[in-house]
Amino acid sequence: MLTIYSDDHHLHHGRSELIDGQLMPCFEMPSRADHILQRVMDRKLGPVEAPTDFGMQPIKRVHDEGFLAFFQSAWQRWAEMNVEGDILPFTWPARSLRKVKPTSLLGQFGYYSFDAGVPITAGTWQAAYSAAQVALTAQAAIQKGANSAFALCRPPGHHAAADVMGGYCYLNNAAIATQAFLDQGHKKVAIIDVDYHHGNGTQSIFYARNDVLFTSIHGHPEAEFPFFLGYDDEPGEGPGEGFNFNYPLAAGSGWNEWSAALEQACKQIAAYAPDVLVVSLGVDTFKDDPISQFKLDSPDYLAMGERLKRLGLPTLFVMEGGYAVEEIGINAVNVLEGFERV
Ligand code: SP5
Ligand code: ZN
Repeated sequence: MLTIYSDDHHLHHGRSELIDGQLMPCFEMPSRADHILQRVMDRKLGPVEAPTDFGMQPIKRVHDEGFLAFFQSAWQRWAEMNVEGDILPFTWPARSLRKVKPTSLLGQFGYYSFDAGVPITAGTWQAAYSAAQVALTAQAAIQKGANSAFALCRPPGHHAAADVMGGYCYLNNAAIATQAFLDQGHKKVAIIDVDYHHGNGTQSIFYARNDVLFTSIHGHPEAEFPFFLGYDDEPGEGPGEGFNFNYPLAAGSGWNEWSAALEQACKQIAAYAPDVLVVSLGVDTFKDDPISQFKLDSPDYLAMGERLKRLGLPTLFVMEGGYAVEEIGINAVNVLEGFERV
C-alpha cells in the first residue's frame, strides 16, 4: 500500500493542554507520526511519497473562507502582540451569549473553535495545510486506480467542521478528500470513522447530504469528548436523512462490542453501495491509550483491516487519533496489513 507523508507535521507542536485540571504536554505530538512512519518502513508496507500541492481550492470546498483566513493569519497577528506561548482559545459563544464575530484575535479564535485543544503555533497552519495535501494526494492515487492508500496525516482532522476547529483538529483531512472524490465524478462516498472519539466535524459537514454516508463507532458522548454530538439518534437531515449512523459504545468496550458495531456499520455501507470508502483511522481505541476508555488490543487491528477489506471497495485510510505513542505504529499499520492480507 502506498503511504503519503510530509515532514511538515513537525512544524506543529503545541506546548500544553488542560487535562484533569492540569496543564499537561499535548498528547497530540510529533512523535506520533514519526512512529507510524517508522512502522510503515519496518514492515515494508510499500512506497512512501511526499504530497503534491493541490492548493487551496479543494480545502475551500469544505471549509469557510473566513475560518481559513483567520487560521492562516492567526500566528502573524499573535506575533505582532509579542505574547509568549501558543495561541489558545478560552471563551466560546455558548447559550446566553451572541454568535457575533469579534474583531480581536482571541475573540475570533473563540468564534472559530469549540474547545481549547487546538493550540496555534508558528507552524500550525503549514502543518495542517500539508496534512490536507497528504490526504488529497492519497485520494488522487485512488482516483488514478490504486485500490488503497494511506494518508499519514498529522494534525488529525475529524473534529474540525466547516468553520470550527477543536479536539486537536484544524482542517478536516478526511472530509476534504471525500469532497475531492465527489468533485472528480464519484456519486457516493462512504466514511467509516473508527477513532475512539466521535467524528463530529465530519458528521456536521455532510449531515444534510445523501452523496456521503457517515458511520462512526466511538465512546458514548454522554460520558466522552466531544459530548455534544455522536448520539445514536442523529439520522441526518433534509436530503441527508438516513445517511448518518452513530454507534456509541460504553467505556470499557473491547473487541466483542466494538466488532459487533463494525458489523452493523459495514452492513449499512454495503447497502449504500458507495464508489469508494474513506476510513478515518484513529487507534485511540487501544487498551493502553492514555486518554481513552476502550480495550482493543494490537491483533484486533488486523481483524479490523480484514473486515474493511471484505467490503470490496477502493479504500482511503486517513490517520486521525491515537496517543499510546509506543504502540501507535503497530496498531495503525496492523489495520493496513490486515486490509492487505485478505
Ligand atoms: C483526534 C482526536 O483523537 N482528538 C481527541 C481530542 C480529545 N480531547 C479531550 C481529551 C479529554 C481527555 N480526558 C481524559 C482524562 C484521562 N484521565
Ligand atoms: Zn480520537
